[in-house]
Amino acid sequence: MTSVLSGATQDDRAAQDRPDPLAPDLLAWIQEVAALTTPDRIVFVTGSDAEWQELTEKLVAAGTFRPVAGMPNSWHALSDPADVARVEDRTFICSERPQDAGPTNNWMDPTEMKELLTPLFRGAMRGRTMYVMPYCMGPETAASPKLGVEITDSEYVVASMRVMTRVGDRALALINKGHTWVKGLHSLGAPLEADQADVAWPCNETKYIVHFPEERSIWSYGSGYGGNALLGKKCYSLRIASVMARDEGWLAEHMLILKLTSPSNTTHYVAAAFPSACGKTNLAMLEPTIPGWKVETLGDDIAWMTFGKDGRLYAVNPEAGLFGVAPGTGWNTNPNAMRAIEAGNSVFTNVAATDDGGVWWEGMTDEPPAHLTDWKGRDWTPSGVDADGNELASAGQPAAHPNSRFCTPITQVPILADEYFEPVGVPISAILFGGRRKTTIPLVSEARDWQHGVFMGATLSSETTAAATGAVGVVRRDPMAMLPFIGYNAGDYFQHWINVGKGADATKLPKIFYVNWFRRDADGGFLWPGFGENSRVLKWIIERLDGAATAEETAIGYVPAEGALDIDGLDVTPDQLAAALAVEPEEWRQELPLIEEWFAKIGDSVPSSLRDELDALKLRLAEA
Ligand code: GTP
Ligand code: SPV
Ligand code: MN
Repeated sequence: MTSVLSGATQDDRAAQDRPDPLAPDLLAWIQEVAALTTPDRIVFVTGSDAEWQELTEKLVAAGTFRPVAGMPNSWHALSDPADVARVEDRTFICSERPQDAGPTNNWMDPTEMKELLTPLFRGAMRGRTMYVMPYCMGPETAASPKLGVEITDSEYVVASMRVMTRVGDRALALINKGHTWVKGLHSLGAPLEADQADVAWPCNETKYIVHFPEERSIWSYGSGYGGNALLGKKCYSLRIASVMARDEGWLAEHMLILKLTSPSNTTHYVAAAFPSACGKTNLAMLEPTIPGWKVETLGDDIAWMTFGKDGRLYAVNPEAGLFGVAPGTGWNTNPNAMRAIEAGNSVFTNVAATDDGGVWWEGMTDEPPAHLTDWKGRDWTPSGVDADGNELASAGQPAAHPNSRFCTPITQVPILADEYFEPVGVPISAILFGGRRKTTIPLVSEARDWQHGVFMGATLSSETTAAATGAVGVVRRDPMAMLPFIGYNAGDYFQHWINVGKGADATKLPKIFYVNWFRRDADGGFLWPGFGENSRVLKWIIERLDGAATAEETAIGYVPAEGALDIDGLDVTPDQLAAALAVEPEEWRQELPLIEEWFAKIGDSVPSSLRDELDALKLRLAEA
């Protein structure tokens, strides 16, 4: 790790034997931030092995990390109980004009926001180290590498960003050569006085996750967790990148990318947008239950899509790691994630600890161990009582926080596709939109065309999850699974999707599908077994691309015709299957006012083509 005392200068850099001088705008920014936040020292993050060693030692000494027994180079962290998820109500898009943030984002005038934040950042790094962390989203060999620098006072953030992005000297060299880059300023907002002992998870009650889209910069204050603090992830690769994509004619989306090979050895690439904690990581690593089909992983959370010279839409995964939901990840649901995790080099946050120093979360094994230490550090037993029969404070609560996460290098995924390393990405054949809905939305339906598919995406709905603070299980519109991540006006975003389709050769566009793995029966049970069985739905989708699978036209799109979905060997009753696939006009009629309300909320910027789609849907439902 390269230590530079406060006020880094060109001379410091030269003394470290760097071939290129520090980019002047970077140097100026470092000096400006250091003057504002007054850290004790400044450290450049290089990405070296020695640096990892130093960081993890420091995190263990601080009580933030403890080594996980039985997993090489793996670490367990417990956050402050008030810092466990993205904070959507504290997230702002500070565009110059309020209409450019739109009604789905919090907005404040950028100058006013900086006036508000500057006093919070003043002295915020006192007693701490300020890390200057250059990174690249996607391969550094891309024609236009997507660079950023995060300044942070959190070692946990540096360690996690080293897993999630390409951090260090190669990114810095590109910045120093003059490539543009995104500024990301992050502070925990927890300065230390000389005699003050640190806590294991410093943070501040006051939180701000702020984006300045015109200047392509991010200011994040008060949180150390996930998407709030690892600024390369949601803040850059979705909120800022979606603005870049709007301006430059591409798409930055909350999507997994997978490669699907059929028994006849044809290959297709599929992208899928599901809201947070709604199944992207699981689908991206799926083990097909149908013979002869193979899935390989390219990405599990973010896809950047651009048209290639051949007129097809190509997707790359900008990330280098998985920041996956731990609960529900087990050998029987997602064995490939378990294999990736077992290989080590991971950070686990807010999972439970086993008595032998390992980690555990709900769903990792069928039965929980007899005793655990829960994510709040309390005794936990399956029955909720201790050996003497006294009720534990943790009784009735999960041992791992529902948004607990594993942070693991993607290269450890045993089924990672070779194309992951390809800077131009992979040509997408099908785009899936999906949500978590107990009713109404069938297992799978196919859009009539691109515009209808954009309507499906724009009106996507899902129950809220623990990935963000606030109520869980509330149905809301989550367009393209991007509600918390669109960096501009949602109506303009829909228009951008429409424009992308208009500008393309329609025969080369991906086909669009709408899926729902989460429909329930009257007793609350899932109608569809999900996970590996979702390969059956992928098979129908791929067979639809060349017209091999049959479909029935309904008011909402095409659904599998009777017998078209491969259910060979599947343990579901015909009634369950019919209920999973059903399009109930009455349920859909109840959906219409919700869609109208949603469009009314967005207002004038809703593309007229999508209002036409809504009118057409109403007419079809009236006749159904
Ligand atoms: P983010 O990382 O927050 O963006 O989430 P994600 O979309 O990657 O979701 P993930 O794959 O981690 O799944 C979230 C939760 O949904 C986990 O608890 C899974 O076990 C559960 N899940 C995923 N796929 C299925 C499925 O097909 N059926 C059912 N019933 N549950 C699923
Ligand atoms: C999500 O919430 O969609 C995540 C986790 O992938 S976080 O990085 O915290 O945003
Ligand atoms: Mn996500």
